[in-house]
Amino acid sequence: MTKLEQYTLDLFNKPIRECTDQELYKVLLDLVRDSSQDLPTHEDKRKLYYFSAEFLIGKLLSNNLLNLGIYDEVNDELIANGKNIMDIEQAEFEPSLGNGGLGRLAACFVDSITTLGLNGDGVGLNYHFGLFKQVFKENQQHAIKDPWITGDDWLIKSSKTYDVPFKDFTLTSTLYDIDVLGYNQNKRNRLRLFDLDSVNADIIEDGTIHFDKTNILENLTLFLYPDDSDHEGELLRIYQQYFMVSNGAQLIIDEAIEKGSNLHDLADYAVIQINDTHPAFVIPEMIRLLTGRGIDFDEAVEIVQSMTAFTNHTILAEALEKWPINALEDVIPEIVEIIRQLDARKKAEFPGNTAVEIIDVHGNVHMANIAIHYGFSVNGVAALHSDILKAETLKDFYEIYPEKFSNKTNGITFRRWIMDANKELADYLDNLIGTEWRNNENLESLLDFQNDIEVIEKLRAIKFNNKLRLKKHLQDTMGVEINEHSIIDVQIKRLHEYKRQQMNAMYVIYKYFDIKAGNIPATPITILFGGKAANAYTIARDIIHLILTLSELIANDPEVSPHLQVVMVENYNVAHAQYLIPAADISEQISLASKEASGTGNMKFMLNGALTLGTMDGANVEIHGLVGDENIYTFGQSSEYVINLYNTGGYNSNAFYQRDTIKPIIDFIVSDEMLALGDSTRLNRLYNDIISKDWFMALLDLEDYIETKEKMLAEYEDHTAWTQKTIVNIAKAGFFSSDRTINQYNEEIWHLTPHKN
Ligand code: CR6
Repeated sequence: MTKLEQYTLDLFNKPIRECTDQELYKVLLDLVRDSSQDLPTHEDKRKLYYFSAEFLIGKLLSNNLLNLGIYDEVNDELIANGKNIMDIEQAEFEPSLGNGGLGRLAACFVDSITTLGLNGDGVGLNYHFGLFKQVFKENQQHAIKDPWITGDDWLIKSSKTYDVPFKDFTLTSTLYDIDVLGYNQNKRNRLRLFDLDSVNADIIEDGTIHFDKTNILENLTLFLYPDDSDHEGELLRIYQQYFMVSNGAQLIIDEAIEKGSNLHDLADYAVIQINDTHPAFVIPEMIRLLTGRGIDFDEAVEIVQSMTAFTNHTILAEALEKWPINALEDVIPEIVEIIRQLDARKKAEFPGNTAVEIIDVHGNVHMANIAIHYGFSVNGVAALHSDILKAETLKDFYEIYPEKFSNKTNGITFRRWIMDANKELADYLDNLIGTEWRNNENLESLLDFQNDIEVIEKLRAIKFNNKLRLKKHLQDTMGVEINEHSIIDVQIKRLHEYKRQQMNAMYVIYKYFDIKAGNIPATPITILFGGKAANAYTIARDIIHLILTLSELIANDPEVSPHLQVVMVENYNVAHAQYLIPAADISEQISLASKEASGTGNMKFMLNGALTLGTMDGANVEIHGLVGDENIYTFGQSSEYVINLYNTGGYNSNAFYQRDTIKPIIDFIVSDEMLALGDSTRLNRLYNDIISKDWFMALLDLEDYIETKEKMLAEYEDHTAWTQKTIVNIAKAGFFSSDRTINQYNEEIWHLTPHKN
């Protein structure tokens, strides 16, 4: 009897064939969990703790089967019994424990850390609802809760608990673990997610989400990023951040002592990577814990300094966290005391240098500044981003500590983003160039086949099959029908003005006019959007409304709809991404140059054979460097130009708006046709914003964008030449494996010893 048969019998007392998909999901969950628990954790002295407020892990069933090396075996057995793993996976709830790129990066990183045989755990919070679930009604976004903890999930309750002291009370935590498996690895790591037993997930929902943000005992880990636009929300975030780091720091000390540390040598046992500023309180907290265990303050500072590294993920001022010191006083006064001392030392060391102070004149505590002064390493997430940090955003720090700064260009795990998401392409690569590419070697040898007609045809066939898969997926999940013979153009990412979904929407209007004027595209075009807007971010929600309204207008227009379709995928998440990316021809990476620190979607598309339409921003710059001018479509003003425009205040969107090429497009947003379908307040607000402000300069690059996209669409018609470009993109994507990124973090920052199987 096979293992699967045995588990099915034990659990449901019937053969595989007679089980429902839901039952088989439970069977596979048990089987995989038992198999992973059989793998030992690492026992080395030195360990990495990757602290992150977000781990956007996505569904784990297929991924874990893959990493255990039993995917094909299980899949074959299921097929032989008339079952299908894709259907079974529908029973799994996706944990939305992240906002976007930063959280997904953390998930890719823990996969690579384990795959490379490194001893490292992720440390975070066990949010009960993660990010909200997005639903569309009347062409607008609404937010509802998105539960994922069902009892049939991957959480394993541990017996560890810690006390976390706040000003008015002490909370006792519960630790849940999720096993992290590496590809073909015989040791596992873990995500250590802290929670409170008292959290009450029965919240009121009447179209919007309500909960009492002041009831910390019941709500601490209820949501990822509770809306912090009011004071209570701000306090709740502080509670969350401190709860996360205090638990994590106590865990580190516990584990080190167990392995023989006397705490003076703690830095030999542990290294902490702070993923963005959210976990930066770990620095004063660790100092508090060490001094509480008899180490004097100076030495504690030194120990913490030598074991803490910081990653910055943005240059956007509003995303660089600062907390009013009064708010901190209300929640964690002991930590404030330590922060004041840390600040005083640096004020004495760098008198008058206000750019590097931890506490500013307004009484705001700058979280990044704590991490930069009191850590040993600061990195950006793409070459351009790291350069901008040094030259602009963190210039004053770079002058003081040049040796701390480095770049670690982001990466993506190939397990999820090709082996799992695009199995057909992965298997075909195995046939063509052998399996070494799976361990991030030799993918470039695909270049040998650039002129091989058979390979070109096969790659086109795979792309077509992926379009069919996407078509079925969108039918099943949204009831929307797309044309599998169309060009698939995709922009999926959080809604933000700097990412310029509005510019893509302007292209849609351009194309609508063009088709109305009788210029029929040689191949129909499907433009897919996906992404959530923060609920308090009004203009981003207006942009969603514009896209949804355009989508409806075009679908209702028989002159245009056979040639152009616009779809905004509802509740974009990792599961949707796994269908969208393999099907894409065009990867939209059109942020305003200098604003997208890296992007990681751009890497996923490239690996799956889509061509980038992008600005010279973030990691697009490195993609361009790798594939060369002829295999990417770049447009728009450079980051230097844009930075200079900001510094001089020289951008005037209205001057662009007045151009004959642009005015009709923008005016259409508030045309009678649009107002007949859409909400006048939203459309007018967006229109006015664009013509009078346009802070992220969509109009600056609009003409160049339209021209470049038109060129791209024309070149698509030479299918052979197009596919040859996609071959170069796939072949060059090896650099963007998160295995490469993690190797760099390890060699230059963490210094752990890898275990080979
Ligand atoms: N929004 C960057 O904007 C980057 C990821 C991961 C972001 C994005 O360009 O790829 O981090 N930054 O490094 C933050 O979240 C602050 C992101 O996801």
